[in-house]
Amino acid sequence: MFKFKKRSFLMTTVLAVSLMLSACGNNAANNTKESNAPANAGTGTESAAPANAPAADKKIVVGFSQIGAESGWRDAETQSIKDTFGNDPQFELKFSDAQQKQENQIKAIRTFISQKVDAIALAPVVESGWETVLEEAKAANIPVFLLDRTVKVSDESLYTSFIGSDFILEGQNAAKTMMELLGSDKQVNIVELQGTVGASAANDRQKGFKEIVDANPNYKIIKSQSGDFTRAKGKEVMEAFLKSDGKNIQAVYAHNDDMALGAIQAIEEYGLKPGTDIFVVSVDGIKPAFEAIRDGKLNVTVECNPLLGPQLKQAILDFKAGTALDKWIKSDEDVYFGQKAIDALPNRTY
Ligand code: GZL
Repeated sequence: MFKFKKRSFLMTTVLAVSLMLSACGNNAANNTKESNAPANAGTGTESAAPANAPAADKKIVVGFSQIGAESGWRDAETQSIKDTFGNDPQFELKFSDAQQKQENQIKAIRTFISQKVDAIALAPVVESGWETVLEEAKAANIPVFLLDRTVKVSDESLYTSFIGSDFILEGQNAAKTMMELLGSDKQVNIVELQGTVGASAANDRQKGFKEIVDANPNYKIIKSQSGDFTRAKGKEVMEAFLKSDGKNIQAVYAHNDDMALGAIQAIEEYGLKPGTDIFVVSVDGIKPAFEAIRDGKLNVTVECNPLLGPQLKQAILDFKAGTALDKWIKSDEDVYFGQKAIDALPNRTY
């Protein structure tokens, strides 16, 4: 009896210890809400709920392929996604930074597919070259949500929804506001700092702006070149424009604030006053742009909302609930200049 007792005591202890250990193991697995390791490196940590967890506990796993960190706008978007999904226990976020390379985004999407995520979010660095990998996601029954930029595909069923802005409208508003403030009967030569070559945001901001300018014989785009949405490249390209066309430039149109802020620096170093000698209009609405308007160096910023986390989360929840989704979930935006921008500055969050 004694032996039996001894053995049963031993077995009870072993059972209790193993139960305790497995409980800790489960908690550790559940605590990793997001794996920051770039999924394209194939080292993303497995953090889905343990196989034996009841279905009700299964988190909604979202794989997000982000372009990179080229601008203040992009950083604000990344933070919005991480805040939205990081603060919601029903979700697990797998985040991948592609460092501006499409091949890294394609690798990340393939990793998400192999990890059997519940949804993929993609901010596509360029419009083309996505058919194959989107076909693979579709074959794996994983919905793809496009964030802030679109793709050109023959079959629109390859993505569920595009959550983002109307870039053509942004370009039109930039041109219209410039003409309102400068006077549409004034002779204005414009240099254009374009965004990343092949990006939908760059293509459509150029299209919308050009449509309005081409309709006014007094306004002329005399030079256009990509500044890749970065401040450094925007400064470099503006320096070249000033060298070639200097006093013949009356306005700058930058596809984002970061390039405009670089151009402002170049104009000052050239010895002219940005915002006065040369009119500067850009897109995004990041806080430094509002500060530049307050300081009289930037004239207009056309808002482009980067805080897309809540809309993405709602779209995924709606999709899982079987609710019909719009193919294009648009962001609401405004145009800021003068006192309106100065008044809005204290409330800007990014
Ligand atoms: C717009 C987004 C653009 C921003 C830039 O939705 O794709 O990319 O305007 C960013 O600042 O680099």
